[in-house]
Amino acid sequence: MLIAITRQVSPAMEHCELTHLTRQPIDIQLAKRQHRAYEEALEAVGCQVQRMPAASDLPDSVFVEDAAVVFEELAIITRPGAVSRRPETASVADALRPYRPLSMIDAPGTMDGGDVLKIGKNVYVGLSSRSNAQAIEQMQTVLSPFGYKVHSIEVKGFLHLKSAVTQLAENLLLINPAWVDAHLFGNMQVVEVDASEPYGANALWIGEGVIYPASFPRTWQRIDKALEKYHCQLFGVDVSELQKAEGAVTCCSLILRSLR
Ligand code: CIR
Repeated sequence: MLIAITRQVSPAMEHCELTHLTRQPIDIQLAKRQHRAYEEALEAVGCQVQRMPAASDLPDSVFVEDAAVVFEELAIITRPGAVSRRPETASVADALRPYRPLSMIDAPGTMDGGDVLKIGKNVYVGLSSRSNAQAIEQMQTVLSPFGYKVHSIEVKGFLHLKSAVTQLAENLLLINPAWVDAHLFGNMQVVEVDASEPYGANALWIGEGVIYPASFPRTWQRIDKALEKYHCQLFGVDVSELQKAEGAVTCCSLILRSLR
C-alpha cells in the first residue's frame, strides 16, 4: 500500500520563505481547495492520503517534502536550510515513525528534501542555498550500508534540485536543460521543458500516474506524448497559489510504501 503524507495549508502561508520569486498576495481559501484537489489526485494514482493538521505558526509547512527523505530502509529527517522551517520536522518525524526507523541530519548540516532526487540506488542531492556539503556527507554515511550512492549537484539560480529535474518513469527524466545537465544522471531518456516554461520541470511520478501542474501547457504536451509508451497517465492539478509560495507538486507530499 502506498501512503502519501500531506499537511494542510497553513493560514500563515502568505508569510512563506521566498528566494527567487516576488511576493504576491496568496488566496488561502483557493490554496486550500487546490491542495484538496492535489490530495484527490494522489488518491486517484493509488495513494492512501494521511493528512497532518495545519500549523498556523509554520507558513511553509504544507511543503512536507522538505522535512524528510524516505527510503525503503529508513527515513532521514532533514534540518531545513531556512531557519523558519526547522520547527516543521518534529511533527513530520512523528508521522513517519510508525513506518520507518528514523535518522536525523544534525548541525551544521542543512538539507531540504526538495534537493533530493532518488533514482534507484543513486541519490542526487542539490548543493544549494538550502542543502550543504555536511548534510550530504551525513546522508552518504547513513545510506552506505544499504548500497546507496549519494552524488552532489550544484544548484545555482533556482531553489531546489527538483525545481530543475524530476523523474517521469523508470528511465525517463523531466528536465530544464538551462539549469541542470541531463548527463549527470547516467543513461536516462529525457523530456526537456519548453523554454518558455522554466519552472515546469517538477512532476510527481507515482506508479502509473504523473501529477503535473496545468500551468505548463507546452511542457504538458511533451510529457503526454513521451508517456504514451509507458502506459502512464497524466493528472493535471492547478497549484497557482502554492506556486506563489515557490512550491510545486513534489513538495506537497511524502510518498512511501507501507511495509507494515
Ligand atoms: C521555501 O522557500 O522553503 C518554500 N516557500 C517553498 C518550498 C518548496 N519546496 C519544494 O519545492 N520542495
